[in-house]
Amino acid sequence: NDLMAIHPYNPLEDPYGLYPHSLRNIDELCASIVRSHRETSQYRVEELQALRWKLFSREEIQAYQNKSVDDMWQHCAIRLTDAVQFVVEFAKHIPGFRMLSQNDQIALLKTGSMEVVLVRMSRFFNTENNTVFFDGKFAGAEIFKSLACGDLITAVFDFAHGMCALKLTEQQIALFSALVLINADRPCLEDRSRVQRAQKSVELGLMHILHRDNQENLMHKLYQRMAVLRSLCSLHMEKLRWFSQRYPLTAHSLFPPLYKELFS
Ligand code: CLR
Repeated sequence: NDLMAIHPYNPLEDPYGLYPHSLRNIDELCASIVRSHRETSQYRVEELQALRWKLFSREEIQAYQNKSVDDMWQHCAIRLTDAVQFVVEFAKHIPGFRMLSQNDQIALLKTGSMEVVLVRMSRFFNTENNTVFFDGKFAGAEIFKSLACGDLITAVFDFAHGMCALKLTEQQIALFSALVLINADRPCLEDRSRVQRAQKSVELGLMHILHRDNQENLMHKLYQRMAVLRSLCSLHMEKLRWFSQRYPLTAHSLFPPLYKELFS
């Protein structure tokens, strides 16, 4: 191409718009996703690191374990909904997400928000003692005993452990979260091709960051994690259906409206 020979192409400027996604756009997209992640992640990694010594006492664990099934479910549903609310905030600040129709935004959040919460859980997880930051202190899986869904809890803790093993940076977590959310394969999308375009640019952003960090090999591991996430969320829905059948009143009147809206 003659043009390229005369003017060595500087993709950062992309004056001719030769690339469908110029590097400058990708950089800007990454920056705004990272910013949005930072502003909605509740705690910074260093803050969580400093809180690691805060563990629940035996008595406190007992108190959680002695709660009734519906009390503990309601309690966890409230905590989860808080976390989901931050994910909604995260999504709203992603350029490609904001441009979608309201219907498609809701469809993506319905299937993706819980998955992003689980991705974010790895930041709140201590692999040294397998505990998660919950209700102000670090708690092991046993604290969730009265939920009566040990298999889900075990799977969620295993997932957090596996995510931590990847040792992602905050930027990588931010881009991966965005990719989990903006997924054109989700059901009930009106304008699938628009979601597809948004997904492609987030994908490019993630690849760009992994390339810069010399960790391209992470990409296929992250796709594997996405498959695990999908199975975890269908297990969560299954447990929720089981619970709602057994405790219809709690599920109907005591669960947060957003939790009901997104998951039922
Ligand atoms: C995830 C990251 C968020 C902060 C946060 C809040 C609530 C936590 C959640 C994290 C991880 C998963 C969690 C949840 C409360 C209950 C839930 C520990 C740390 C467990 C897995 C129980 C799920 C129970 C459902 C079946 C109701 O920024």
